[in-house]
Amino acid sequence: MIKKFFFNLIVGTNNPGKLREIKDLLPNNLKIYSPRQLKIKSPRETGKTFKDNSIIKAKFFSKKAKMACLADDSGLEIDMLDKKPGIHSSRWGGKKKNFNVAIKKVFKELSKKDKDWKRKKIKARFVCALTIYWPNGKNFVSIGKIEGFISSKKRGKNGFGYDPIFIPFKKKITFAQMSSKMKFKIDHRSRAFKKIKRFF
Ligand code: ITT
Repeated sequence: MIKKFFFNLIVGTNNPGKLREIKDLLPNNLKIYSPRQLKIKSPRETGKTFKDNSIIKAKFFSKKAKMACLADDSGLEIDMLDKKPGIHSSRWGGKKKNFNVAIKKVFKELSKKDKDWKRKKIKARFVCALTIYWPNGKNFVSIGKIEGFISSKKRGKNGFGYDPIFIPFKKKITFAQMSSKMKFKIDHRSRAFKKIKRFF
């Protein structure tokens, strides 16, 4: 019964990198829509946590599109920066969401805290809150995390966002140096998805 209901699904993101990665996680028995296709703009993210914001997005897009929605709110927490950029990860890229700008800001903020940061292990984690929201108001939220370190230089061309500066714990390369297959095996989004995939 649930499967039939899920035939149409809107993936509630206007971030093309995220959309691609979420689509790759989903089974192929779904008709997937994006907000851009349906000309729906993003809601304001007024929540204080990843969980709050992912519910805001999933509810908003589900109501607008009148179908089930899977939405993601995610970001990078850097311990030395008191868990910033956190829920503001996208906003650190400025109006144009430029990730070179966001990464420069990370390096600048780290230098302000400790001039010698490049020689230290800077602990960080990616967090992802995935919410599935049905038009009748039922919903389910799942959180996934991956721990790691900040690279002192940008490395790699794959992925999106902060991938060029994130080295997962026990690995020697950044997410942007990995194939998407390798990233999916361990990343925050697929960890969150594991707990949600039973609905598909
Ligand atoms: P939507 O709200 O439309 O989904 P957004 O990019 O604004 O798009 P978020 O508010 O959830 O989405 O911000 C998430 C940001 O966190 C994203 O823009 C990246 O900067 C970063 N991020 C999240 N997951 C990432 C990943 O797997 N790799 C690299 N950066 C990631």
